Amino acid sequence: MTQDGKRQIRVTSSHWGAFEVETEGGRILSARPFSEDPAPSAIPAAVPAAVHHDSRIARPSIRKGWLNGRQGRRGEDSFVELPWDEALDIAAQDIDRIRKTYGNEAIFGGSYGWSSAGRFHHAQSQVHRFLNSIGGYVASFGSYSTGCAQSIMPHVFGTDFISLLYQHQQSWQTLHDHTETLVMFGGINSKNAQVSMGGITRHDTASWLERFRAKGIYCLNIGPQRGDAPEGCDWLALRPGSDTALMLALAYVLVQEGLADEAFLARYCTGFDRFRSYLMGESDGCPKDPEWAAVLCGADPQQIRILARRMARTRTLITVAWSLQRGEHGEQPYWMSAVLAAMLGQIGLPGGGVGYGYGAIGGVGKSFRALQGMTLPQLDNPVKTVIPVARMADMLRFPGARYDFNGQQPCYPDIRLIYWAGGNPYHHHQDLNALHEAWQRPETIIVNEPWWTATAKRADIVFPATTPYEREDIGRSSMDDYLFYMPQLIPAVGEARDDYAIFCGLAERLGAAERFSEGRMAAAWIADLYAEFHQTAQAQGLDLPDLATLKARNWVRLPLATEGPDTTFFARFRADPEASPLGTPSGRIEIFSDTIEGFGYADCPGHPVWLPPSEWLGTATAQTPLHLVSPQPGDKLHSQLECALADSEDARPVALMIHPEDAAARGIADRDLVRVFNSRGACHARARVTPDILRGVTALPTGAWHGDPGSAADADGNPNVLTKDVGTSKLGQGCSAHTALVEVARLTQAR
Ligand SMILES: Nc1nc2c(c(=O)[nH]1)N[C@H]1C(S)=C(S)[C@@H](COP(=O)(O)OP(=O)(O)OC[C@H]3O[C@@H](n4cnc5c(=O)[nH]c(N)nc54)[C@H](O)[C@@H]3O)O[C@H]1N2
Ligand SMILES: Nc1nc2c(c(=O)[nH]1)N[C@H]1C(S)=C(S)[C@@H](COP(=O)(O)OP(=O)(O)OC[C@H]3O[C@@H](n4cnc5c(=O)[nH]c(N)nc54)[C@H](O)[C@@H]3O)O[C@H]1N2
Ligand SMILES: [Mo]
Repeated sequence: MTQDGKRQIRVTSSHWGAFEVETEGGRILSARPFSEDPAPSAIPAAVPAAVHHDSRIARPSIRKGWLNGRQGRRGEDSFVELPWDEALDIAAQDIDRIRKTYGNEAIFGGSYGWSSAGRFHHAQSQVHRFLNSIGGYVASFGSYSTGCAQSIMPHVFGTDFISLLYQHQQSWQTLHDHTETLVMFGGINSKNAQVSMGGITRHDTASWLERFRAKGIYCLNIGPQRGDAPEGCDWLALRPGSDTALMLALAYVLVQEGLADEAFLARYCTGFDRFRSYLMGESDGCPKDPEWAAVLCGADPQQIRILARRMARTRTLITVAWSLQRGEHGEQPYWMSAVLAAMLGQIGLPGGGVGYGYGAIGGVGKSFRALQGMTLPQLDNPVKTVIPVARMADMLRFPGARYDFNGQQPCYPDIRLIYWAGGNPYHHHQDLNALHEAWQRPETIIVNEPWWTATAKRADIVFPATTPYEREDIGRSSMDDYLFYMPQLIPAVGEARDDYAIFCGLAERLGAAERFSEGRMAAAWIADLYAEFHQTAQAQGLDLPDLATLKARNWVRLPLATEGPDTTFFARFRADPEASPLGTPSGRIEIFSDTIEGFGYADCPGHPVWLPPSEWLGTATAQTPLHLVSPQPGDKLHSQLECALADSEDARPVALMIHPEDAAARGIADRDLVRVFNSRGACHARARVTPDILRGVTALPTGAWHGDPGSAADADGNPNVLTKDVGTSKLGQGCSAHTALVEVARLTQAR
């Protein structure tokens, strides 16, 4: 930061890419594309207005009723602003009271959320380290993104899903060179590839898809929305939640027409026979043929046959969007996609098999050699209780209750204090009206947040946090080949402090100063983390600039790009399954899993099966005839920067995609204001009438800020007032956001 506040331009990094920031007089004037990015995201344009928005939290704030003896309801009360020292004293005293009265097992610090890029000021790492330094906390497993896959896929491929995603997907170049047929369940949407956790510098997903089509690769998008893949791709319109039925029918055709690769199944897989008897209807009297599937998923049986033949005849990659496992029984399409790919016998061949997450985030498909480092150590957590991340409201509702999770029967802890930093549960959790009741149960909720989000408004103690533009940091992601010094661009807005400073203040009051900070200021931590990273890189033959040079240069590109064949474990396994077995009990791909069968779950048996969700078009009623999917927003990352975006005229409520026939039946015209509702809640939206969505389906992106409790309908269009809060199954317990039926009506009164 220039001390004299003169105009200057520096580059910074973010989850949505690097961008240039112009500052003057302590303010961000503009955000502009980074010269090295061939297709920059438009998201940063909202940064200046958001950073200086009047919804920034100016000072530490404590809920009035809570101060007066923990009375009143969260979200329905006002706040008192206090000086930092007083607010930190009060928070520390209460944390101390709770840990002494109930033990650290009563503190929930899962604190899920994307927060901001930057290696040191990473809010989750900070809050976890702080809570560990004072005795530990209840943590969470998995993510809202892929929680269900993280549970099921290790049983199938014997490796954790995160390493499968980030280290063992084939490169775009390999797909370009070898794939002939690209079958995309849920599409590959470059709108989502704008972001990548920790940063993405060169946005290239859209250009790869363009090259695929130019080369004549057959690209098929299977799902409810045409727009999930770029123009020029074929579209097989599919009912949400029914992918497993279609995959089963494709598998059926392969067996019926002798197209399944029996040699691959025999050598590399286990359990195909038991699955085959289910598939062909021998075990349950119901052949999973294309006619059977057509009734469920809406695809034409003849089209299913043609597609199965093409997939067997050509080098085929099946890709599966993460959205497919964000719904009830989300384990099934994930497991079944692996089985279908195994039946095609192309797993481990270049350009063939199955891939997860292409287009979901921009980093998947990039090919870089691994370079670890620059992670703030989180210390050991003495508390061993971990909940599946999306079961957060159940945990609050049912303390002490047993629940099933991936072969275990843990108990929900009795939570008295929640600490959230870097996430927005009132954006990300399902069934927000029900959450609001569960959220009243703990004695204390503390939130660090830059903005007055719905979550901050529903806390007892709110500490204003800085944004990345108000502190220095290092930007680096393992899925990117750039390294950034992220300079402090402006002074802290209002009285905001870095999460690190907030936790230092609390740790000191709780007798954990040394343990938390190790006597280091933020700058010293950054220097030390960087020095360690520098050393690791050097050991790998990479010569990085020292920190002073990096600071001066702002950014460097690292020579991490790899060429030549991908080194996925699938390729190694295929080359020699005895020498490189999978980490499954059988060492092979588990089409049938004794482990899963042994769990005895009706909602996730020993091989992939068709299990209809509780809410989908197959259970549509007169009250709720339409399926609602709630994809990621194109104009931002989740709920971030929404305060600025919502300010432009007519930008809110958010657009709801609806088919012309569904619109006409309800007297709805394009751009009409509508009410979207079901028994769980209601929100407003602006109709976007389009033939690019399957009839009977509506789509409302996430990210609108949730309004105040008690309003009859969420004004800006947060879909999570409508979604269902149930686990995907006893196995995965992931989030089921895409399992929801709704009705839509034209809004006649002013909103
Ligand atoms: N219906 C439906 N719901 C969904 C999904 C869906 O598909 N459909 N998707 C789910 C998925 S995959 C995800 S990942 C979640 C995302 O949910 P979240 O990750 O919770 O969403 P964000 O809006 O990114 O929340 C991050 C918060 O951190 C704050 N923040 C940013 N930087 C800092 C910082 O440095 N310090 C502090 N203290 N705070 C900071 C931001 O202001 C913001 O409020 O949503 C889930 N919810
Ligand atoms: N711009 C932007 N990009 C993002 C994010 C963001 O907030 N903004 N969030 C990031 C995060 S955290 C994540 S986890 C990823 C998520 O990546 P994904 O989960 O892949 O993305 P979604 O947008 O949730 O869903 C993609 C599409 O799946 C379709 N779909 C929904 N249900 C079904 C179904 O049952 N079957 C089929 N075949 N299709 C279905 C919908 O039409 C939807 O548009 O995106 C990341 N990318
Ligand atoms: Mo996510």
